[in-house]
Amino acid sequence: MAMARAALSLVFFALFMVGEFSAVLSWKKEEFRNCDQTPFCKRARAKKPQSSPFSVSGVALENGRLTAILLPKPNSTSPFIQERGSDESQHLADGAISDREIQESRPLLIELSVYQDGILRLKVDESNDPAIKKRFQVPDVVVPELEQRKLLISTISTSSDGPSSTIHLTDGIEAVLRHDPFALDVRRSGTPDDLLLSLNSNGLFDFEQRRSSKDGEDWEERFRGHTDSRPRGPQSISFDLSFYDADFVYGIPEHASTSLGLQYTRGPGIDQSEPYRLFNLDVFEYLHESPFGLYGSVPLMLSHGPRGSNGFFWLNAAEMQIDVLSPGWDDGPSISSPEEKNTKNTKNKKKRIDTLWMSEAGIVDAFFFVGPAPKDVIRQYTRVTGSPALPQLFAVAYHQCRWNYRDEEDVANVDAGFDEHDIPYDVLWLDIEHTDGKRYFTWDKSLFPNPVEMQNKIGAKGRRMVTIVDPHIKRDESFGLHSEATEKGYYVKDSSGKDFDGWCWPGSSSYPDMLNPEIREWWANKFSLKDYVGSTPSLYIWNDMNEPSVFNGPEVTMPRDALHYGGVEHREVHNAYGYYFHMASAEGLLRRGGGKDRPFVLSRAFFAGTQRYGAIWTGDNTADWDHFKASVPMVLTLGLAGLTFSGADVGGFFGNPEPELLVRWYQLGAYYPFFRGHAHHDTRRREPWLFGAQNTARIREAIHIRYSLLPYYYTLFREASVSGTPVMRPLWLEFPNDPLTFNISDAFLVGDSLLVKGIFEERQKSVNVYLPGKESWFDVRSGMAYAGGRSHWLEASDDGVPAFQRAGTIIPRRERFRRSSTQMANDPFTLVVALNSSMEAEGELYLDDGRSFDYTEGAFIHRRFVFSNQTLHSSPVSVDRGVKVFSSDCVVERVVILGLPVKPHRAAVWPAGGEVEVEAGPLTLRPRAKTAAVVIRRPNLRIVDDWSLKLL
Ligand code: NBV
Repeated sequence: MAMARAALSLVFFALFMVGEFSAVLSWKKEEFRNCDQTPFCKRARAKKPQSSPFSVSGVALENGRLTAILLPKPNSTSPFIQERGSDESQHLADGAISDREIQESRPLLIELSVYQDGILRLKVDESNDPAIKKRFQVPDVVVPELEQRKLLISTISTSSDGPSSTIHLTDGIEAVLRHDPFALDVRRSGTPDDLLLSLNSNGLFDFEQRRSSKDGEDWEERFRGHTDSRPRGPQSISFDLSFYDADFVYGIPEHASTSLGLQYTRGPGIDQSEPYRLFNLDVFEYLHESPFGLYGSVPLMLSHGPRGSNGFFWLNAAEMQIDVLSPGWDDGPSISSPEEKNTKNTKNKKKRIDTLWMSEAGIVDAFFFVGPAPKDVIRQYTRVTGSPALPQLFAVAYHQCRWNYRDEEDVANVDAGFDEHDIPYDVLWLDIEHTDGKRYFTWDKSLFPNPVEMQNKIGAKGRRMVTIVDPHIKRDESFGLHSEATEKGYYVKDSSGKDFDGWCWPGSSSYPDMLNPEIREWWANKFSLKDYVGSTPSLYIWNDMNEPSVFNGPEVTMPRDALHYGGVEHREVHNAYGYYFHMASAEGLLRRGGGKDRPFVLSRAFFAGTQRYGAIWTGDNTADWDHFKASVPMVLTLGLAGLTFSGADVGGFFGNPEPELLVRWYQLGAYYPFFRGHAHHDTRRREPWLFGAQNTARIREAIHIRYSLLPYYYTLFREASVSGTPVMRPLWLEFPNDPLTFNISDAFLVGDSLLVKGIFEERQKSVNVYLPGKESWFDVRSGMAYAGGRSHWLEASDDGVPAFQRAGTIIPRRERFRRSSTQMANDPFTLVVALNSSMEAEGELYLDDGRSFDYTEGAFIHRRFVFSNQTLHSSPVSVDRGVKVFSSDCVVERVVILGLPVKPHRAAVWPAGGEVEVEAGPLTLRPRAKTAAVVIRRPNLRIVDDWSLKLL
């Protein structure tokens, strides 16, 4: 085996040297395991709905939690309480639990806790057996503050309709633990049929307990020449989870799809489909439509229907597979008792979506979110895993990347190109080739001899740079980072206990064990200006390949039997490896700036909680229209799962976009929360000015739109950092009662005020846009009003994608274009007021220094603008200030009002006094636009002051 590996490594090395890597790695279905090749998935999927063989006993109250014991019932049947030998087909057919298994299965321990906001947490784990290693419970994801929000359960009521224990969750909602058969329901209080969520109502709960000996069984698993020794044997968990009153389920990123709503994966009408897989993988040239796992995983599913939204989150970092079952999947012979069949019939009266969750290892640590509105579910989820960090302002602006900007001259030319073509940008990125032989934290001395000077030149224009730092460390004894990591024993170990040695960009590489807090601290210190020679305070970081990607590993990742800190197997922590790496890198930047500079680290791999550490992007997409289209539901899904600071490579990473596609991608990508152009090194150069004057003008326009909207975006990022509500939102988040919005995947909202529709076809002449709600929407370019509550056919203009401001909102903008966002800091604002049918509107502006943490101590400006009775008022959102102050001399230089039936002549300003002229002027700085706006120029109202502007 070792020889085979060595030979494989040589082949990889040879191909690597001749630059043929892409040819080897190009996406092939067979390189990744499907469910049938994944025994725990295959077994769990083969089970039929049944009366659960588990029952609950010993319910007690302990420290404000409900505890109980879960045991399989004697004489019951189960397809797999324990995995029996290697002949799966036999044990699938034979579902009876043997006496030996009953004896062997120790009682499982149940724990139920309740947190503020109606959050219910269920834990199921094995009881402790000192002879057997404890199962892994993911640390560092649930925020410590959650404990302070814990509500002590003081009463459990026992019900007469079958033994059950009921606990109160929040007003009108309770959780019911059914004892026999075991199930857990969340329902509207006192109404047994009015369920929101239910676990194990189809009896599929199963839990393979660890055993001390394998008694001659073959536990090894083989896949494409790799053997997983599985020294601890089978340990999978599966259960069914039903969402009631649900028209759609969403979430569980990351998968590529052009549909926002998750698709059925099994049941009537679905042929041979795979479950959604959550297993962080570096998938080369991924397909735009596939349930296969990509770079990151968040095991959070949301449901939505006309009665509201719910959510379910399983904190587990092992491989997970999730089926979304089509109606009728449970028909046919089942072994439920007549009594249960009745319950099922009642259940069927309500619209529900059943799902099956399967994980290879870990414990059940699951959270139920009761909504009722979709934003409530996201808030509840981010109460558990943390709110998105507030990024620095520069990070919200435009980023220019390429694999690779070759050398310092190339960097200088690209930087100058933006200035020459009057296109703002904030960040220039350097990919792996900038290093000395893929040794991160170093520079290729001949290509980048003066990195500090280079960064300072860019920095002088208020711009930043980003360098890539991957987790694979070159096994080169002369490389200090490697020798130190080796000496200190900081690498992940292989199953035999030696430093794991895998193949990646630098050749033979090892991977720091980021699960260990001491190693994370060591890693964080490597970002200090002293340690990272050639770095400056304006340099930020990009973490790639942190799934982790291992070219010669099973499925291009680390073997599952590799060992981490505390004897944790890689299989148990796999989906969180990249999360820990990202966390340590972000901590590094935080320390580098003495806790005063907000870190910016982009990561490819992610897990629940990543939103606390930085941005993510959707990896190596392709320059085609399908990938472009899939980017919208992919980024929306990330936002639903808390990861609001995300985007897709604009232009597409692989391949050469036609100019039309590139322009369309900029026009839409300018609205992604994370906005970066990027390309593979084999592609032709594609800086925005390389496609003729007209295309340059269109791309410039797209980037200008983003810069003009920076005050609005920044305000939205601040909102996300408080409530979790994503910056880029599916329409149903704002219009939860309109079923027509539930699966719109090609349009989205930015905040609650802007609606954007993509144009995803070549030479598209017209576009159909659905505008929800009762109020109108104003085309942001022409100012024309379109009625809400219906679809409109519009001409697809080459100059931009359709975007509309919702009537009743006020959007703050900055419309003077500079080289970078930093240079706009003192620029005046424009307020665009879009009036609703009552001639009213409101909006907010949040402002701070854009880089430090002083805002947490009160150093910010947060204004509310309200227009009513022909008057625009500005007042503070919160008067409750901290010890620090942020001040600004910026003024409102222009107020644009859309939707006024009659043009007023003048406006009076209070308290300053005086009057200003009112014009029917162009909507923005766009002279060609047909105007439908009223413009008040130079009212020069200070942004920090309270004021009113009355139309006369
Ligand atoms: O570091 C090179 C690339 C990078 O440009 C890209 O953005 C990452 O997603 N990286 C992947 C490794 C190689 C991809 C073929």
